[in-house]
Amino acid sequence: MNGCLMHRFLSNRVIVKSGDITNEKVDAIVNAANSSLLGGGGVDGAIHRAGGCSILEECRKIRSTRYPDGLPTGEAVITTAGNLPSKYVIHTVGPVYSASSQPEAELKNCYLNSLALLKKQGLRSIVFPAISTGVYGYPKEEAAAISSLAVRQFLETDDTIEKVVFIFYSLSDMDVFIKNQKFAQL
Ligand code: AR6
Repeated sequence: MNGCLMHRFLSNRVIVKSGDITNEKVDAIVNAANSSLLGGGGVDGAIHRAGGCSILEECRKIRSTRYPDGLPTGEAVITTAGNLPSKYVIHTVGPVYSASSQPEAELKNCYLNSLALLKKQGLRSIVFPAISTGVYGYPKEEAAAISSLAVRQFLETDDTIEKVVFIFYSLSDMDVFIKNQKFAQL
């Protein structure tokens, strides 16, 4: 059954599993948003649907006060999580693979900036979806290597974050990640 298999890395600080991110109960789940911050399809649509209107209202406020031109790729902002079981949603914008001149750096920034924001807020647990690997077309193998290295790099210099989860909608996506992750090597 989907969701039964779980892999652990980095002394159990990192968990890799399959499931629906909107069911996760942690300090913060990450939304693979677009720069408008006003919702979309995929994981973004699922989070806004399950979380309710308050998330969108906070996103609108962030747009009008801090990012009138939209959230730049690789940056991250935080809102509360409305009706979701988690406390917060961190919204980040991944690169559109075919349109970006530096997709690797931008994807890495999504993970690093989300973790930095989590830490700044004094939060300790986070769940990431596979940012940019859906509509935005990032090859899943490459995204696995980049995201795992970014998280490993961050956790090596941090002693406050307790749990980082990578969640995949399908077991086959999880398997691709497991085969290409770089937690064990630098
Ligand atoms: N739980 C976990 N993973 C999910 C879920 C879910 N509920 N739903 C989808 N995924 P995508 P992107 C996986 O397209 O590529 C939106 O319209 C999915 O299988 O959601 O960063 C935004 O508004 C895939 O592996 O995000 C943007 O416009 C991964 O999440 C654009 O899509 C990411 O797929 C962002 O594209």
